[in-house]
Amino acid sequence: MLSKAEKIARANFLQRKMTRYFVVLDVDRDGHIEAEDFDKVAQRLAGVRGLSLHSPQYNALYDQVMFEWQTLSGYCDDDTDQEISLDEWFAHREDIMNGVADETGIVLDENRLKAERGQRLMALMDNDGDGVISEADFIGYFSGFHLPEDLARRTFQRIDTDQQGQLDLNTVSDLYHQFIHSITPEEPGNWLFGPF
Ligand SMILES: [Ca+2]
Ligand SMILES: [Ca+2]
Ligand SMILES: [Ca+2]
Repeated sequence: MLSKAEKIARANFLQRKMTRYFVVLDVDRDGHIEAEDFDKVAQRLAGVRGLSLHSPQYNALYDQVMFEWQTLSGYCDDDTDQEISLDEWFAHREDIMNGVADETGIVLDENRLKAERGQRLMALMDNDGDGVISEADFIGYFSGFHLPEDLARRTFQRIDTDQQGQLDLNTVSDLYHQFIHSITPEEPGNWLFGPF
């Protein structure tokens, strides 16, 4: 049995982490997550990858990023005003964190959910497409969210626990799973999007 103090500490940890995630996804920092935030991510990542506007690779990346917005908004935007407010975000946080549903509200078994999320995140991070995430990939990914390079470097050092300089699909899946679910500060995935 957890004490009341332990329950409060655990809830606070999760709340601070999910607030951090909201702030990261709110790329233009206007207090809402909306399509424009994801549009900015797509433009930046296309720039990092050197993709020319409306090339097939550009269109594929753009579609992938906007798919993330569409699934997230379909699940969280309860009043359908095309923005996700912090209240709407937290209204759905419990289901996401309890693992009963993914960001689209579709119920999946935990292993499948973890693998699918890992693959989606991997595709957004792997800017050179070699199947592993290097520090350079990670810096590029963070720049997509308008997050600074020094923060990306520090975060990569923290999550690259074996210090091999690259993260494979299993590692990325584990890190994101920890980010969503972990209540143990020592687990590196908690810090996937920087300090909170
Ligand atoms: Ca925004
Ligand atoms: Ca809304
Ligand atoms: Ca790579």
